[in-house]
Amino acid sequence: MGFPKDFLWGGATAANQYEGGYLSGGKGLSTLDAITGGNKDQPRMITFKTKEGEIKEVTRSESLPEGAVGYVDPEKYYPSHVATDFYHHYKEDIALFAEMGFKCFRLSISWARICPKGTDEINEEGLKFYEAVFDECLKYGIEPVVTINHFDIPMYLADHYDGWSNRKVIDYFLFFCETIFTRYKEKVKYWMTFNEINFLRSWTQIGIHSSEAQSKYQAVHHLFVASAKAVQLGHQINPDFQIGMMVAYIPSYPMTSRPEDVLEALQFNREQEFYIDVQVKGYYPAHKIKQFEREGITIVKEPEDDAIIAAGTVDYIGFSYYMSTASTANPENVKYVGGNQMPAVKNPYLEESEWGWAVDPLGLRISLARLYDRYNVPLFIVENGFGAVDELTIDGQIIDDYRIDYFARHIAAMKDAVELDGVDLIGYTPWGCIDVVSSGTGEMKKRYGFIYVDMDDNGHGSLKRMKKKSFDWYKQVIASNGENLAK
Ligand code: P53
Repeated sequence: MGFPKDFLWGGATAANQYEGGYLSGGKGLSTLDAITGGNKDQPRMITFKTKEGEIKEVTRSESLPEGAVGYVDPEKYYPSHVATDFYHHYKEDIALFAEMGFKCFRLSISWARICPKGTDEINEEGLKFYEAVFDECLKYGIEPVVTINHFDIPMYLADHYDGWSNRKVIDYFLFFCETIFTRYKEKVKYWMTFNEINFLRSWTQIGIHSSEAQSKYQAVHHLFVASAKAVQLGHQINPDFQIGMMVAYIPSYPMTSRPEDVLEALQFNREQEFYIDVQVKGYYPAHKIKQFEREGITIVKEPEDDAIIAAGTVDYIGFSYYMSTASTANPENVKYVGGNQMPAVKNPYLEESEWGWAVDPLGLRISLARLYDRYNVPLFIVENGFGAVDELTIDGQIIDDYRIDYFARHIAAMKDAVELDGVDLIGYTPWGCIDVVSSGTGEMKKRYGFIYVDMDDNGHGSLKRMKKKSFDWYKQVIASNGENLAK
């Protein structure tokens, strides 16, 4: 009973929020290197130069003018440039993960560190960096879990190709995949293609200038083809590779039993499950095709695309789970959360974090059961966690009982899904196992880690690492394979 013996306990991070070293070791610029910090009230901005040479900025959900190129303003602070500096601390950090007993560690590879322009030029020093990181993990018996692409794209591809709107980018991405699959085939077994593929939009993440639905879905189609090709290529290079997809899963409940609210919830859930349908079942669901027809969205496809998508289905579903939401047919009740990226309604039965994310452990069991019932493939929770402000006590401790409480309730819910619903759950990697920059808001203040990093919202701090109370707690959880959740 309980979790399987070889369950992958670990933690998760992403290059753009953790690594830093933005120009070190031959790395090229990523789109994320031109996104400013922000906070709950102030959105992160994209800084760019227009065709005419003017320097401007827009929020991440707005369009950029045609011909605009990313611009790093020397007067501004960009959190990705140093982040929490994994680049220079990886040995120390991995030693701390090993001390907690991690069985795996999820990280992403920065595309621009391997291919500085995103094209077919390789930066050997970048390949060496990740090689050293993987060797360091393997030294402690920690299995690396690699997100091939987490929310960024080499800026050159955004500037010169309009990012993923251009089919040529599929080939460049495949070149990048082939390079890392071949180089790391003996060191890495678990991969996933695109982080939170259902959240990818605009210049920030996929390098497209327009924020229109037409442009987004065309780019998403290219992402599907690229992911499917990557899955096939990876399996050719090493048949033991486990290659997953990755979706942000936020289940929505109908606000009331009014059928109109139930329909709203169905539509909300379906918008996320569309991405899983394509990558797990291998085809576009009927409702999406109808929506495209209704909204006049035309996807330009090559004749072979449907067959590629059908042949490149994934081995497992990786997903993030932070919160649930509620749906209503009364739009006046709707507010926005998740760095203003997501419409949500307050569920009166749930408490929320300071950032308005509803804490719902049972929602995790419901999600696991629903996903396993629908898709019947292994599931991997590759992100979960509680973003909170951590205060240091006078003697320099961080007593994060709120975080321990969040994790204890979510792990108990996972255990129920495994024991009572028979879900095939292969692992659990809490988000930001060491403090990283928030993706939504660009702050340091919103922390998730078991390990504190001394760094503030303006990039000031010693980058010193400190164990929080949750560090020893999670160590005990792993040591007992999820049985001992006591505080
Ligand atoms: P932050 C919104 C809602 C759910 C997940 O998010 C999200 C987002 C985007 O903000 O993204 C994932 O840092 C993402 C990570 C991110 C993490 O959740 O905004 O994969 O990169 O850091 C937490 O609190």
